[in-house]
Order: sequence, then C-alpha cells, then structure tokens
Amino acid sequence: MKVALITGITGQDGSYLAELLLEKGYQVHGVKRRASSFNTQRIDHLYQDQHDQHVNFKLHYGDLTDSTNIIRIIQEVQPDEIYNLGAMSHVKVSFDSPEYVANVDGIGTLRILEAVRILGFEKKTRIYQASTSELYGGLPENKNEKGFYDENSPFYPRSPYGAAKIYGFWITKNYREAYNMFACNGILFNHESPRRGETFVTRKITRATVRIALGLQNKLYLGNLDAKRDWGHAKDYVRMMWMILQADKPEDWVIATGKTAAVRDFVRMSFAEVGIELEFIGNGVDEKGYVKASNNPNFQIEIGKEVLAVDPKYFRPTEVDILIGDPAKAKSKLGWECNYDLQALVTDMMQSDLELMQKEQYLNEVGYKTLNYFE
Ligand code: NDP
Ligand code: GDR
Repeated sequence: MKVALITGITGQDGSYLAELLLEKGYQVHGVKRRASSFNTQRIDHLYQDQHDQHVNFKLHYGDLTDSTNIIRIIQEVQPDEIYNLGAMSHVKVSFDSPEYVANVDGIGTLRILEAVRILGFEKKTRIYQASTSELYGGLPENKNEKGFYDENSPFYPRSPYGAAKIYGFWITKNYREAYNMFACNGILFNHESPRRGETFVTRKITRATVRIALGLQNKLYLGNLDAKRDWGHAKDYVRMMWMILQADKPEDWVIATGKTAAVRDFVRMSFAEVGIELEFIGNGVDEKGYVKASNNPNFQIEIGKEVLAVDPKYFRPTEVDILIGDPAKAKSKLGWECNYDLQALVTDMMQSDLELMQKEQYLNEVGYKTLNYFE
C-alpha cells in the first residue's frame, strides 16, 4: 500500500486529492491546523474511526511554519509521496499579511524539502509542490508565440503571494537538481469547484447569484470585472497532481484549459443558470454604478433590480490582468485531459450552491436567521 502525506488536506484541492488517493488504494495522511472551531467540513465524509486498526485515512495536527512538527510528521508517516498544498492561498489577502505568506507559502516549502533530506528519504519520497499561474503575473509580452503561458515562459509575480510561491517553485527545482530528489512543480492555473473557498471570485459569484435569485441577498459587490482567468475544475487538476508523481522523471508541468474568460463572463453565465439576464452597459456598470437584471422568467426578482455593483475595495494594488495556460506538455507526455469546460464548471457550482442555499432559505422560513459573513 502506497502512503501519501497531504498538507492543506482541509482545503479545496486537498479534499479532492484525498478522495482520489483513497480510491486508488493509498493510505492517506493529512496535516490539519488546530482551529478554534471545526475546519474539516470538506473531508468529514472521509473520516474513519481512528481506533480501527486498519484505518487508511489519518489526520495530524501541524503547521507549515513549524519545522520540528513537519519533520516529526514525515518521520512518523514515512510517505512515498508528499503533496504540499498547504498555503495562505488568497492573493488579495496576501497584501495584508505578506510576511506570514512568505513564511508559509515560501519557507514552508523549504521546510518540507529539508525535512525529507534530513530524514534521508531523498530516494524514497516524491514531492509535489503546488505552484501557480500567479508566477507569470499576466504580462502580455511573456506569452509564447501561440499566445499562452507555458513551462518556458518567464515569471513576473504581482503579489506577495506570487513572490512567496516563486521561492517555493525555485527551491523545489533546486532540491531536485542539487540532491537528485523527485520533486516537481505543478504550475496550476485557476481551478474551482463547489468546494471552492467562499471569497474567491467564482464561488463568491455563484453563491451570491443563487442567494439573490432566492431573495436571500440584495446585491453582489465585486472588484475588477475585466480580469481574465483560465478556469478549470479542481477534480481534473488533482488527477494531474497524482499523474505528475507517477511520471518517469521529475519535471515541472503547466495545467490549464487553454481558454480564458473575464470575471464579467463568469457573472453572466452564473446569472443565466437561474434565468436572469444582466444589462451590462458598454460591458460595465450604469451611470449609478450598477448592473441591472433584465429578464428573470424563473425566479421572483423584479426586472430592473440592481443586482451587481463594483466596489473598489476589491481592487488589488497590482493586478494580474489575463491568464491563459498551454497544457500541451501535460496532454502529450502524460495523456492528461480535462472533463469540465467553463460551462460545465459553472453549472456544477451553481447546482451545488442552489441546493445549499435552498436549505438556508428553508431555515430562514422556519425562523432561523442565518448570517453569512464573507468578503
Ligand atoms: P485552499 O485555500 O482551499 O486550501 C489551503 C489549505 O492550506 C487549507 O487546508 C489550509 O488550512 C492550509 N493551510 C493554510 N495555512 C497553513 C499553514 N500555515 N500550515 C499548514 N496548512 C495551512 O487552497 P486550494 O485547495 O485552492 O489550493 C491548494 C494549493 O494550490 C495552495 O497551495 C494554492 O496556493 C495552490 N494553487 C491553487 C490554485 C487554485 O486555483 N485553487 C491554483 C494554483 C495553485 P485551513 O483549512 O486550516 O485554512
Ligand atoms: P486569483 O483568484 O487571485 O486568480 O487566485 P480570485 O478568484 O481571488 O480572483 C480572480 C480575479 O477576480 C478578480 N475579482 C475578484 N476577486 C475576488 N477574490 N473577489 C472579488 O470580489 C473580485 N472581483 C474581481 C480579481 O481581481 C482577480 O483578477 C487564485 C487562488 O486560488 C490562488 O491561490 C491561485 O494560485 C491562483 O488562483 C491561480
């Protein structure tokens, strides 16, 4: 039985990856942080009675800022594969806590690599590092001749998050070259799902769209509607994480759909799922700063209701304007394909949020006021 250790197991990707590895017959260990309330919602369905001798899913308290803890867990688990997904992963928030992000997302990667080396597991343990399309920074001149970012495109990070992750990228590559370790970067473009954190733009949009349609929320406030992203489905991307560690040799890989769309398009597609058309004036907001609903055959919201507004507080000090990745290497060398296109992704997220919010609507109707704090 292969043994895997996942940092960031309570996050979006960690939860899908844990499911995939369990299906493949792995013993899965995960690092979770101590929190003042439960933080394992995404993996609760995988829980096994820890008193059972044959348990193959186990959680360990830990933190990427604590080397001794990382060394101890790796020593105890003796993993064949480590997936380092743990990170403070919100780009906007990284401007508020840049030093912490450097510590977790940058030095945290070093702590994993160094622990494997200190323990003498260089030959035994393969390492996946969660690198990111944020490394490219969206500079148009750095795209390849086909108009994409690929494994050879230069990096130019535009946030403390990107700057920390670029250290993680290079230290992973350096340990591969210096110590012959099977350590790989997956340069993943944005990937989303019904389990996406509520403050990333896609999930913020799908939640709010459903809540507006059900009368639970008045407006959706967003930042830059022009930003373009290459959005895929997390389920497709965690499959590629596993494939990267099964390859013949350690390399770095771009994972993307090869298509890009604006935040505005994602909004339009989400509202369309509940039968609401939006009136974008000249592709933006009206003179009062709003976008109105112009058609809603299925839900009881008034025509002309102002449902979307731009709030500059969501603008970033430096923005990544456009991302589009070239997954040609992953497709040709590892045979990776994605099953979800953007429409299928939006539909999946909207259906899931519709179910969730209908529960909330019911609770409201029977007298329970549900409050959801989210930015
Ligand atoms: P999430 O934000 O959903 O999950 C992040 C995970 O990291 C959570 O389990 C979180 O724990 C954990 N974590 C945060 N800080 C620490 C810490 N100090 N020590 C240990 N664990 C910590 O991210 P995703 O699942 O979306 O992303 C997974 C990885 O992939 C991240 O490294 C991200 O930067 C990277 N990435 C993501 C992309 C995407 O589009 N989703 C694209 C490219 C890269 P807790 O639940 O307690 O907060
Ligand atoms: P990103 O994802 O920064 O690309 O990082 P996010 O969904 O936060 O932003 C995407 C784009 O949408 C614009 N935007 C808004 N973003 C948020 N969060 N909230 C808003 O209200 C809003 N309005 C507009 C942003 O300005 C941006 O241009 C994600 C994370 O998962 C990273 O960890 C990962 O490395 C990259 O994807 C690839």
